[in-house]
Amino acid sequence: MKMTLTVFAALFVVVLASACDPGFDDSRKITDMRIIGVATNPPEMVVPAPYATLFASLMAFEATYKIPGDLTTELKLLVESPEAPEAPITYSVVACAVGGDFYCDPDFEQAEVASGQLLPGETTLTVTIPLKVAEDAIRADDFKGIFGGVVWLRGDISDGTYTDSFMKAYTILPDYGFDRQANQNPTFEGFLVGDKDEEVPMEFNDEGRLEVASGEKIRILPTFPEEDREDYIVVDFEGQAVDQTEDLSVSFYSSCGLFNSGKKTEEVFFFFEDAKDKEDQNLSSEWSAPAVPESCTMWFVVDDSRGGVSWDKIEVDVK
Ligand SMILES: [Ca+2]
Repeated sequence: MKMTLTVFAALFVVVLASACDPGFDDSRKITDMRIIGVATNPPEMVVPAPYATLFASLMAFEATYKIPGDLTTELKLLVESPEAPEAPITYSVVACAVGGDFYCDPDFEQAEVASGQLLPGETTLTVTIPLKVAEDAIRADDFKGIFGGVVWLRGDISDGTYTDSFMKAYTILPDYGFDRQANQNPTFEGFLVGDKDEEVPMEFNDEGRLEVASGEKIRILPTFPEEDREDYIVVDFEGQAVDQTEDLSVSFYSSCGLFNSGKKTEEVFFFFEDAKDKEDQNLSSEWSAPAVPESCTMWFVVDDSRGGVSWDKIEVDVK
């Protein structure tokens, strides 16, 4: 089965857990080498659609808009390996059309767009997706990219013992004359702590580190500028623009202690939930400090439900 944009709308980043990683137990706890975040900057591009209506586009049967040429984007990787922070990690990334189950479709060409070695932490690569691969990605889509074409960046990283993989979408959207704006990655504003509705800004010591007593539990609420919950439109089957606002989701990770929620989202999933339920969705997670003093790191990864991703981290001293 070919996957379409509608099917994987909520799955713009897939970190594929490695079958050969015996240390994988709790996704919230980072000890061995792991991909924590993958972002493209920008996460998508908008192209002019030559057909006046969606119906005309559907009748065209082929990819209905021109991609201007090779596509260049930043690919940002957050790879951490707390037990071996100095050990080099090899990586390779290909651009491809997706097949079923989030693998590159073997019926289409794929292109290596990056390879080399990185060290744990954040790495920014500039990748160029060849025009041919982008055109193939649209051809591979059952809807010929009419609702948006997606090129996938598939990466494999290895520290020589373990392999971890990801799939990250880069989206190409036809504008259909609706003045569509390319999605932007969300940004972190800050962190609050405390009980719900009584939160105060998190305080850091002179070295910029968070101090927590051993065994203490703290509720952490990352915050985001309101404008980072962008308004956007999707085009429905009738060719009408439907207004949407992004919902943010946050994933929580730490190298010691444990968050009680691995992921929180503002998204309302079910039709019987209403606006009040949505207000009650919040992006906090409670972190339990380890019982003995140590230093460690927390990572927070935000995604905007349509391919925009960013992250932040806090260094922690457990006293
Ligand atoms: Ca966004």
